[in-house]
Amino acid sequence: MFSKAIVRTPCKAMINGLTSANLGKPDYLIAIKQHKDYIQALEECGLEVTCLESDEAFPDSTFVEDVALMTPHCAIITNPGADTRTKEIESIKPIIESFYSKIEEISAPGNVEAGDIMMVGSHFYIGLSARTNQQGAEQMIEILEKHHMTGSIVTLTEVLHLKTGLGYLEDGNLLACGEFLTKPEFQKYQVLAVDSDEAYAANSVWINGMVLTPKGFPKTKILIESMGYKVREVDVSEFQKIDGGLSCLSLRF
Ligand code: CIR
Repeated sequence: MFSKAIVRTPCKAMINGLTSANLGKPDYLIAIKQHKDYIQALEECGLEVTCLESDEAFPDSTFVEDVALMTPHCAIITNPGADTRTKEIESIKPIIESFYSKIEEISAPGNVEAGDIMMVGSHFYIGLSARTNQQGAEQMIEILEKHHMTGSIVTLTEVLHLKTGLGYLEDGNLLACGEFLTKPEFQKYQVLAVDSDEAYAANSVWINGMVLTPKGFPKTKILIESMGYKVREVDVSEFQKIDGGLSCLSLRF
């Protein structure tokens, strides 16, 4: 169960966030409205939400998930692989220090963005992507083991981050699409196949028994509901335009 979340208000510069989506520029005012509803959805899941001020220096800084991994035993500050995002860690660090006494860090030449990390109990799958490299993944595994957890590496080629195409819904249920449908390491889970035309919805998030899913993906919503979960849709269309999914918008712990 989670009790808290950290989010960061999108900055105006988000319209220049990194993207390969080809969906046009985000509308800032709509994004602000959507972000407020996202916070409301987190609160509906029982979380106490800390909302950080926007940071105009970093267009992608609303995607707080990438800069830290929050575990039950420690928090790990990452070292984002995107040059324009590396320094996002400086402003998140003091915030995380206010919640955690044990803090670890990934250091160069290691790179990790925590959108590449999926937690399943005390095990963490770490995707090797354009943003997370082998050294970063190895450092992460060493830190996890030091704190009595485990990690393993997953290769990926089609998507930005591991959780772009995967969402663990607890109880052994794993939403997956594309290259992740057939990966041997995930076959021990009940793989819930997300249709390729709804691939964006594979990044849905389980929080305390409820599943937050992006609005506008009806087949995936029905699929999740068919497994007995209560689903809360959140419209995040403006974040999708800069490759951001639901999970990326918060740190949950
Ligand atoms: C980026 O490319 O870094 C942002 N535009 C989107 C980050 C999305 N984060 C995530 O999937 N965890």
